[in-house]
Amino acid sequence: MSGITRRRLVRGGLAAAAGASGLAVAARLAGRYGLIPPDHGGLYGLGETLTYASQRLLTSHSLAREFARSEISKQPFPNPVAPPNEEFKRLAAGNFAEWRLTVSGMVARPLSLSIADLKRFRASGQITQVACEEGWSYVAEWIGTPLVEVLHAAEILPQARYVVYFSIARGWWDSIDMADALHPQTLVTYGMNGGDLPVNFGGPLRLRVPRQLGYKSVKYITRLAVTDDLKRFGKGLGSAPPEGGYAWYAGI
Ligand SMILES: Nc1nc2c(c(=O)[nH]1)N[C@H]1C(S)=C(S)[C@@H](COP(=O)(O)O)O[C@H]1N2
Ligand SMILES: [Mo]
Repeated sequence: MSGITRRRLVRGGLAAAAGASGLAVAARLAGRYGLIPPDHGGLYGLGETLTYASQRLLTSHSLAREFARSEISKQPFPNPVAPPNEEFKRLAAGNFAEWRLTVSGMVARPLSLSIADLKRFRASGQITQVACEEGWSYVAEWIGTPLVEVLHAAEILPQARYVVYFSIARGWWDSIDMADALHPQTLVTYGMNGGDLPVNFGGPLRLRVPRQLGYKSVKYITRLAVTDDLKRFGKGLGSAPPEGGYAWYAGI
């Protein structure tokens, strides 16, 4: 069966099942196609499954909206965060020359990359919006290298299903599926609005995931882990936010 036909069938089937025979059937169908998010077990689990599955079936190749240069926010609003810890301060004092992003897990070539190394990968820019779940948002230009470039350099294995990313700030970690990890707008970001990425906005290195809410764009990233199973990370919910009641999948 061709991909298109299968997708159409699944899409029709999901909608029909949700309408006619109840949500549980739709969720089971989503499960058949591997579209169950890692935080599907809680109070909102069924809703999470339906949101994730239908987004992936309908819009897995869609682009986050990009804005005109004139729409860049004059006063972008950073969620105030203190410099995360002593280790961060030490690295900042050295102009982040010692900052490393490591890539491990299901890769043939584990990597340890400095900011200078990352700047040698293909660069990409985007003018996109950061939207916080609390309601505010701003538009900025982000410069970095598409995550897919880093994943190619690390030679990810075909079984890989997720990329988990960790901040130097304790407690901040998250993950995305391959649809987002390989997406051209998912950016390992080191620049903003024409300069280096400021510390307030996650500098020296932040993962921008513009197709999802702001909390997926974790600041101060130091480690990527490629995996086929999110169960072995944290409480097994795919990221830190679901441990506090937020969704793992936060597509916009
Ligand atoms: N390390 C780290 N990353 C983080 C946060 C944080 O507090 N620490 N806040 C998140 C949340 S909830 C949002 S909405 C965005 C805010 O991005 P901004 O500060 O650029 O506005 O960053 C996300 N990434
Ligand atoms: Mo947020």
